[in-house]
Amino acid sequence: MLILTIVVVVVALATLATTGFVVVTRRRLPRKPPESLPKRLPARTETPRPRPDEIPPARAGPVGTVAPPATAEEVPAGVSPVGEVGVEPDVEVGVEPDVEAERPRIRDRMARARTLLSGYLGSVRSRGKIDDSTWEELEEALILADVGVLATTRLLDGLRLKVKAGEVTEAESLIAALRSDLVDVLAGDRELRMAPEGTTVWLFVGVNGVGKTTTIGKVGLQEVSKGHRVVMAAGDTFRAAAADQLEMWAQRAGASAVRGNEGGDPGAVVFDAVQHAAARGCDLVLADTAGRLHTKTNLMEELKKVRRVAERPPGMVMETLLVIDATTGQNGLIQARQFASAVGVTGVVLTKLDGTAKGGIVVAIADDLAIPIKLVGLGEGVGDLVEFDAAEFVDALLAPQ
Ligand SMILES: Nc1nc2c(ncn2[C@@H]2O[C@H](COP(=O)(O)OP(=O)(O)OP(=O)(O)O)[C@@H](O)[C@H]2O)c(=O)[nH]1
Ligand SMILES: [Mg+2]
Repeated sequence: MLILTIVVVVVALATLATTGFVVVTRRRLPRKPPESLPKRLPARTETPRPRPDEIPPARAGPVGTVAPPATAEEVPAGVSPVGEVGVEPDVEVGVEPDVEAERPRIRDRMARARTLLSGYLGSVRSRGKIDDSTWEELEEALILADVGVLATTRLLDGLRLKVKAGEVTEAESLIAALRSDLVDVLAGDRELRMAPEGTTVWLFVGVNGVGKTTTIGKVGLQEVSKGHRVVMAAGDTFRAAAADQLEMWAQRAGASAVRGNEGGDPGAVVFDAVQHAAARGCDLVLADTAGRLHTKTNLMEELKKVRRVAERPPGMVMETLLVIDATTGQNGLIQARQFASAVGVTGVVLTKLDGTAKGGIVVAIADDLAIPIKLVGLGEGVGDLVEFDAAEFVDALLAPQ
């Protein structure tokens, strides 16, 4: 019996010891992952796409590969050594950034202009009939919107004829007729032309501060997105910061930039940019110019020279775009006349339409000089540049709030 008891106790103790060990072992050993599960989760590859205007400059491409200076034969006399920034876009050409998807609407950005005109037009509409006050209010509204005296007179004379002929009999149809006449005045070809062969040059001219460099940046991004290989020429040598600003835009757009020294010859920079583009298989040069000069040389004479130099083969100046600040009012018309007679402007870029209650200056320019308005700037962001749409613009001016 004693032996049996001892055996039972020994067996019981042995069982306990084994179970305890297993429990301890279970607690201490880490769990093995099942063979079917991957050891690590794959890294997340999808990142949210930034909006074009959120792209910080630092995000743009591998920068800073300074090219050797152009050879002496390539550069006309007096040219400073020229450097370039990296040409590799950080975006896949034609895919990102999707500028079109972000296209701001003229109407949304012109709220201030609508507020200005809606009072006058509301008053004209509310009377229903056409009387002396109708003509006075329309005239005042158009002058206030910066359409200018000449264009306003021409537009109202045309409307008076329609009223006289009985084609228009009440206020609502008078405003509709004004709308349609304004759209007609603003009709024009908005295309930005590429040369069939050679290196296309688009020159950007305009007085200082109107938005030339910013516009080049925005246009550069749009053209790179379309698949063009773009070179930006820092033809504004008035201050070094202007070339720095252009380089920053080039980096954002995935373009290259060619610059000279401060105070250097702008024509030489543009010439060099064309040679650079041709050598690297780039098809489009966007040339910045100064709105003012160091020397006493007349700005228009200097621009004529830049243009002549840019025309040297393989360069072909296909567009000379006059940049006008919409907030400068009738001064814009005077600028347009001067630049048009000096360098043969092919189109107008109207900037800062977002910051003005006006914008009618485009009607004055189109009426007076028959130069098409090609692009409008609607803000400082990289995506804030759209092709001018006459109907959308006129609706933004005249539509009730
Ligand atoms: N709100 C608004 N600001 C703009 C627009 N376009 C340009 N700007 C601003 O206008 C200012 C002048 O722009 P720049 O591009 O430097 O003008 P610029 O003609 O090159 O000037 P200079 O080099 O001095 O001759 C900058 O602060 C721009 O951000 C626009 O469409 N809307
Ligand atoms: Mg500039």
